Formats: sequence, structure tokens, C-alpha cells
Amino acid sequence: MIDRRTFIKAGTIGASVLSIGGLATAGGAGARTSGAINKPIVISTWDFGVAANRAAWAVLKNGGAALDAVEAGVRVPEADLSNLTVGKGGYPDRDGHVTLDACIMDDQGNCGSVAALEHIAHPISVARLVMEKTPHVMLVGDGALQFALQNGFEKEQLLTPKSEAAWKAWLKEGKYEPVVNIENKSFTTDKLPGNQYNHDTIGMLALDSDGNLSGACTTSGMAFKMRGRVGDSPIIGAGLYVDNEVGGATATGVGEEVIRTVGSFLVVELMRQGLSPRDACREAVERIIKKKPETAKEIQVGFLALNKQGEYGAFSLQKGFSYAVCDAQQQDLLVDGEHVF
Ligand code: SD4
Repeated sequence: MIDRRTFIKAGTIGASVLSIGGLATAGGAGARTSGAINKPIVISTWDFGVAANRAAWAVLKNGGAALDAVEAGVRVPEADLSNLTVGKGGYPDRDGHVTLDACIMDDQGNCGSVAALEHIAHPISVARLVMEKTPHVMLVGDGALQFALQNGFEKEQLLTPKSEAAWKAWLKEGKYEPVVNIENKSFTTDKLPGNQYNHDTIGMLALDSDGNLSGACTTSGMAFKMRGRVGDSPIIGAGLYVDNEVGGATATGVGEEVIRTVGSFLVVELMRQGLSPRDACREAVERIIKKKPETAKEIQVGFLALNKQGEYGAFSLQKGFSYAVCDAQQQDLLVDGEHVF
């Protein structure tokens, strides 16, 4: 539960420096004026990022590595059965299978990913093992499951009574069609990420006390998706990207649009060109609008970014995107992100 959090409306204050309990905190990139590096720091998407950040902070505050912090952090919502869009308890696909997507990236540019993984509650830890124990970046489906089981992960039922009930209710009203483009109006956009059904991928970025960056991203994906559908979250460059020279970025929302624009890579490259994290996220959101102006009005995509100085920022298409920030000054900060529409 979020009990001690501070909730800040960034939407109305832009990238100004916010003062919380007498301590100056950067509410957006470019906001910090001291020039000092703000480290360690961890940021993550949505309100449940607050609890996830706490687990990451337990690693970071003792001088731990950003990679260990982001893995520990995102495991919290993965294990939270009340969270219906990450890990165990996540909404299934249209056929009732819970299929999980996750990826992780470290300061060396190493990365690991799993997609459409079933029966394993902590896909982020499997993704880390893909990175550390295989010559590959990405394993999918049955192969990813086989690899997980060989490495001691337990096979579990990920569909909970709650997520099963939601799926059955959706089947009744959801105009089930096995093959339909999400832009086809028969698959109504009120069931797309950003609404009450699904807006809960966790993307997390951390800068440790050695000044190294890592990131993690994990989700059960779009609720009631087509079987076999993979979103942006396990795609390096789309759902997550980290470059230790520049910064990191992560995405949430309709993964198809994030993949089409290689969103997180774009945000990092824009920061490399000198944009603040907030402005880089805004530019990436604008790119989606430019490519698909009509679609963009109806869907949610949000980007979150952290640079090498520990400055952070976010931007989304629609209102409602929040992100959590945790550093030495403030452990339970929740920021209401800026948005275009
Ligand atoms: C996906 N990006 O699978 C994920 C879903 C999501 O907030 O982030 N929802 O497309």
C-alpha cells in the first residue's frame, strides 16, 4: 500500500524544481541547477512503482548495483496478486493463457529478454539469466519456459481467480474475434492500455552510487491480447533502453506504437543530442502523434527517462500516467506526469 507517498502534479508545473519537506527535488529533467549528480536514484512507472522502488532502494542505499536494484524492484509487482497487469495474477490473453514479457539491460550494454513466457512468476529473473548464461538476448514461448525450468524456476498457475473472472467477463462482452487488428473498431479502444483494464507495465531505471545505469521492464502485456502477441516491453529499444554514457528510458501503454517508433531507444538518442529526459520523452510522444494522429488521440503511451546526472522526466499521450521516484531525499515520491491530450 502507498501510505507515505508524496503525490505531485507535474503536469501543471512543467519541469520546475519542486520543494518537498524543505528538500529540493528535480520534478523534471533539466530542472536541477546544482550540476551535481543525483545518485543513487531509482524511478519507475505507475503508482505501484512506489513499492517497487522501495525494494530497489534497499539495494541502492547500501551501495548495491543498479542491475540488482532493478531486478529486486520489479519483482515486487510481479509477485503482487492484486496487480492485474504484471507477473502472476496478470490478465490472460483471449484464450485464457497468461503470457509474460520482460527484459533487463545493464551498464555494459548487456541485455536479456523473454517473451510470451508462461507459468513462471518472475520473468525478469529469467530475462536476467538469458543475459548472463546464454549467448542470446531473447528467448520466447516454450523455449523460454524450458530454459527457466532448467534453471530451477518453478512452474506455477499464473491465472488467479480474479484474473480468470475478469477474462470470463470480457469474453461475454468483448466481441471475441480471434483475428482482429487493434485499430479495427470492433476491438474497442476502451479495452486498450491506459484504461481501467490495463495500464500497469512496470518499467524501472536506476543509477547506482558508482554512477552506473540499468533498467528493467516486465508485464503481462495488453489484456486479452491475441495468443502469441508480444508487445514492446521485452523488446530492447522499444520498451526499454539503457546507454551508460547517456541515460535510460522505458515505455508503457500500447506496445505496438512503441515498437513502431522504437520509443525507448529514441528517447535515449534524443537525450544524447542534449535534450532533457522530460523533453526527450515529449519528443518521442510527439513522434507517435505525427505518425498516427487519429490513433494517438485514443490510446495511451507514456515514456519515462533518467539521465547520467540522475535527472528524470516523463511524458505521455493521455492524462493519468504517473511515475514513482526514490532517491536519498525522498523515498515515496509519486509524480503525475505531463501529457499532450
Ligand atoms: C504492452 N506496453 O504489452 C505493454 C502494456 C502496457 O501499460 O504497458 N500497459 O503493449
